[in-house]
Amino acid sequence: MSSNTFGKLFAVTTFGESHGPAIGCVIDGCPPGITIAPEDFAHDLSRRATGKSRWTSQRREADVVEILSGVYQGKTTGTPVALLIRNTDARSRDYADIAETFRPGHADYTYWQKYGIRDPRGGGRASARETTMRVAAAVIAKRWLKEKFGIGVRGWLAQMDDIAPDLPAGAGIDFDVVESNPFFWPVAAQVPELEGRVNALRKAGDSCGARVDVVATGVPPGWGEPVYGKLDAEFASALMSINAVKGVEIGAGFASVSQKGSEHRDEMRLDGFASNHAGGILGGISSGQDILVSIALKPTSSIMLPGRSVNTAGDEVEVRTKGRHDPCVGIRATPIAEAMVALVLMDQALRHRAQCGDVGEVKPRIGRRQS
Ligand code: EPS
Repeated sequence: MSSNTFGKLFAVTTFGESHGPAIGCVIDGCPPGITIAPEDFAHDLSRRATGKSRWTSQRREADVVEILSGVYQGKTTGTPVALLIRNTDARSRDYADIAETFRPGHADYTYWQKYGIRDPRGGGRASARETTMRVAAAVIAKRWLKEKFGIGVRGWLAQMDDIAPDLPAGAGIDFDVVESNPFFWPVAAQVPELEGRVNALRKAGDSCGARVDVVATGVPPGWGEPVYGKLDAEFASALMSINAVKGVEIGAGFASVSQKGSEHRDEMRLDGFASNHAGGILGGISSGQDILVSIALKPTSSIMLPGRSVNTAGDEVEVRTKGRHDPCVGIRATPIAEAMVALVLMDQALRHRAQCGDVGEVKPRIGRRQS
């Protein structure tokens, strides 16, 4: 009922608050035999972490993973995998002034209305700090998906404020470029423009939104559970659960509204589909094409510009948010979006195997030529 667990067969429960002693997760249903060590989490956690560049929050967390259970001699045993990360750089005094004030755009007011009590330090449970454990759990999922199916899950920043990647139509994404800058931006020449935009926003005490695109390659056809467990619905739910996400698109998404049927349908040849407006999902089931998803992230609500609000005493007040905040939460969202896509696919793989594992490869199978 309380919705801190994600997934049915690869079930990830996260716990912890931003300024509590630690955050963690328990993965129940993890297949046995996956090789994993504490240092294997470092790469993706560091991609997501604060304090790694000038363009994000300057909170500096070590994000060291302790494996508490479910791993013996370097391999998962099939028992619950428990992971813990201790919080080492919380600065709760930043939140003293706003402990009794509802910050506009934040979860402060709604947590208060729901629970009648809230932990204001660092946003408590509503903080993006929680996404650390999603990324950690997805390290195991990504590894298993790669080893079993050759599946890759990669994301990039596809818009920041009104800046879009300057890429020729139909050009592929160079992931070496994406990984070479702290924005996960696919065009190196535009990075100075992004830096300038963030500097200007900081100076103005404001923030901006962003869009992140993710592609999953190598997903076999047949995953997803119609009618209520459609693969698109699972992605939408998973991605919407990320802090600050206000929109999700699958394939052509909202652009489908102005397409004609003749344009939108992805014609089929034996060596591949002629286009991918469906985003790799037909009738809620993977088609074998690349899975394409996008998320829209709202501008960070913690900004220096004063805004009107109310406090717990019922007074109308003015609030300014001090502290170490991201001028654009989307800058760090790429590994988080990848993580949620990987967690959905991991859970779907196990669910497909449970019901349809005996079906095997059905003929004809359309090739993977990408248009
Ligand atoms: C966050 C506010 C900031 C960020 C935090 C997310 O917290 P604090 O004021 O405690 O520094 O630093 O991000 C992380 C700590 C993290 O690991 O992602 C928020 O309001 O969501």
